[in-house]
Amino acid sequence: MSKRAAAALVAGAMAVVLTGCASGGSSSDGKADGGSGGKLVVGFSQVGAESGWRTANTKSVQDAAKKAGVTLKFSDAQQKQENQIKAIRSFIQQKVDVIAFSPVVESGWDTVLKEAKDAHIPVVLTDRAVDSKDESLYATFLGSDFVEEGKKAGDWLTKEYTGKTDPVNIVELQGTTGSAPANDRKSGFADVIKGDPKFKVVASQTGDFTRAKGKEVMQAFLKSQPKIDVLYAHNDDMALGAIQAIEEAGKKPGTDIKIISVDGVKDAFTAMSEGKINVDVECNPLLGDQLMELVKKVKAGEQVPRRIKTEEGVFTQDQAAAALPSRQY
Ligand code: GYE
Repeated sequence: MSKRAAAALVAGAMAVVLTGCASGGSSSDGKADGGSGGKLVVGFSQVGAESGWRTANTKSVQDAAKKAGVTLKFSDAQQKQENQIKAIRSFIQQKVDVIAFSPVVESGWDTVLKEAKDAHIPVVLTDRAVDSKDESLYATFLGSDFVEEGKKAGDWLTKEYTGKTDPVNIVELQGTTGSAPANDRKSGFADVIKGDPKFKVVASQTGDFTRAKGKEVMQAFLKSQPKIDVLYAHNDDMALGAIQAIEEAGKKPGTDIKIISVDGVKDAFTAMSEGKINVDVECNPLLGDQLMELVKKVKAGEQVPRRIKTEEGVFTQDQAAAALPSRQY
């Protein structure tokens, strides 16, 4: 045997060993997995049910699992990190094939992810990222670029006020404290508007991505701020809650206070077609099919990209009105 052939053989054998390691062996029903015949068991730890986006995301993952013949063990963390850690530990105990996971906050996952790694259960991050330095703790991350979304929100604002010099007072409704979308949507937006001193974020607080909290915090903003020109909400549910607060205060949302939102769910498009939201930066929740493809590949030991970004646009009022009848979520 030539030296080269021998080296190839050794490399091949190593690849088999490594693949076996990464995939955690055969699936729970003992069949060869990854192909269409084996039933893959996936533990999915979802953030919660805080928003229209989340409901659409959950449905997309559940429908896609059914379609793909994947057994999905679903756990709702009710926006609490401790619940997610418990769910992941329980998935490890149940020896699921793959753990799919949308982390409520970015930090504090290394210990539990290390436990999954030690149990040879691959982890796929979906929707939100973790800030772990050790990239071997997860196989891939499928989701949006939240910094980019924040930048798109900022770009719209700077264009809207081109040529104007008066101060523009902005209030910001942040998403869940410590979550990737809240951190990134805030920083992306701030990066764009910092170039022009007329833009001033006069108040910024979390509304936890919910309508109820969005309304409550907007009520407080309206009381404490003598002049609000713009609301930047990190998601549609908070924007929709804030719209109620603005209307109850006798002001016109979209006119007296311009509203920039993120997500692009149907209810927000309806509000846009009524002139109440000015622009919506899209964030696509329909990640289910791609996620199922990924978990199958990861389980089969195939190479997958470390990062898969979702394609998304920006909707103005006219575009939202036109897209409304066919909007899926
Ligand atoms: O924007 C918000 C949800 O993580 C992208 O979470 C997701 C965000 C989404 O609650 O509505």
